[in-house]
Amino acid sequence: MVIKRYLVNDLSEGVQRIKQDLGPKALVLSARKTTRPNGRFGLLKRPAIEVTAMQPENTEPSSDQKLSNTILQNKKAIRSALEKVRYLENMASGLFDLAKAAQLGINPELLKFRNRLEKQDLDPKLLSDLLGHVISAKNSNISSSPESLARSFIANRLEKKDSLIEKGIIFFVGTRGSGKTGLITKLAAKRVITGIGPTALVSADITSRHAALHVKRLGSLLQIPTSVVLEAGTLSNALETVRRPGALILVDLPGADPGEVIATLSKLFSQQSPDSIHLVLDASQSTSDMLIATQAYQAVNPDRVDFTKLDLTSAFGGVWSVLLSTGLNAGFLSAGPTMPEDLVETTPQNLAALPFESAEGDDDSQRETA
Ligand SMILES: Nc1nc2c(ncn2[C@@H]2O[C@H](COP(=O)(O)OP(=O)(O)OP(=O)(O)O)[C@@H](O)[C@H]2O)c(=O)[nH]1
Ligand SMILES: [Mg+2]
Repeated sequence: MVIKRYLVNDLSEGVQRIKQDLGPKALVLSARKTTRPNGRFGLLKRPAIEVTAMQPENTEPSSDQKLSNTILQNKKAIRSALEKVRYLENMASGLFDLAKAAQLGINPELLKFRNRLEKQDLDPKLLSDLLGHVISAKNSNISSSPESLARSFIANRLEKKDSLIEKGIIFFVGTRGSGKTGLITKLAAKRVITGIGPTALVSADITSRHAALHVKRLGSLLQIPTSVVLEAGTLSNALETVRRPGALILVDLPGADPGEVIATLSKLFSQQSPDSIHLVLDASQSTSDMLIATQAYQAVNPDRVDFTKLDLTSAFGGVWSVLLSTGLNAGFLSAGPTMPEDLVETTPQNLAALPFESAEGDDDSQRETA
């Protein structure tokens, strides 16, 4: 903002000078009568007018500003157009489903349910068995919702054959980074906190000093017997040092991807036959990757499968597919880093409910399994 003072003979001269100097938008702030020196050495005075004027700030946006305003407006318009398109697409797909259902003589509720199941990455045989069961139940006028029919179908097939062991040695195996160490430490913490029974920890991950230290630190925090295997040949000694009557010994083994299983684990397995072997699978992997890992681990004969990282996925078809295709029992579910809340023992019901918990399934199916 520019403010200037002018000494002029009269107002019209003042206005003229101000416009010339400060431009047409200049504002006159004040005008007062005064005198100005005249004559030689300024000894004489003559009347004059003092005018003060202001040049307003340039409120015109710069060309850069104009460009960015236009881009912003265009972005808003595009976003709102895309929202409208998405809305119309959803509506069209809903109408298309309804029309297709009517044409094929299928109940629209079933079609919607099938679309939902298709997002679960189930293996194709299981998907078709499951849909076949639900469709034939609906055709026989069974009033339960498709979700609750699917849940009972899965839960019946996942009935536990026996319970998890309470004492002895468990080996935890699985692909690299599948969540073995995390699961073992959460399980140990849960057992200590809830006072389930004596627990001991063994880190047999000879490939990771970091994992060994983590296990050791947690063991001393929980004040439970803990030992670390530094060379493959010393596993049986490490087990002896933590063995207590009635204790459950959780053994963390190194990760091995399919193809490395025998090479990585055979020396450790040759020293000790555990009472149970848990295969730990990352549930956020695709169903086919989980099935490949399960197949590779048949070499060490696991009797349980634990699933981790359930919080990182919304497709749980792999969990069902692995369990139903192998007939293996499930062990634990891990759904996050919080110790020990994010670890639960599996039941046929919580496994069967997995795909329906986060989805906006209908209420009666939620209640029926609750
Ligand atoms: N979000 C989430 N992250 C998990 C879960 N379980 C493990 N993780 C993360 O997965 C990563 C690998 O976990 P680890 O327990 O070290 O896996 P591991 O199988 O022992 O790994 P290796 O011994 O190297 O084969 C870590 O960053 C964990 O924090 C889980 O249930 N949810
Ligand atoms: Mg580990």
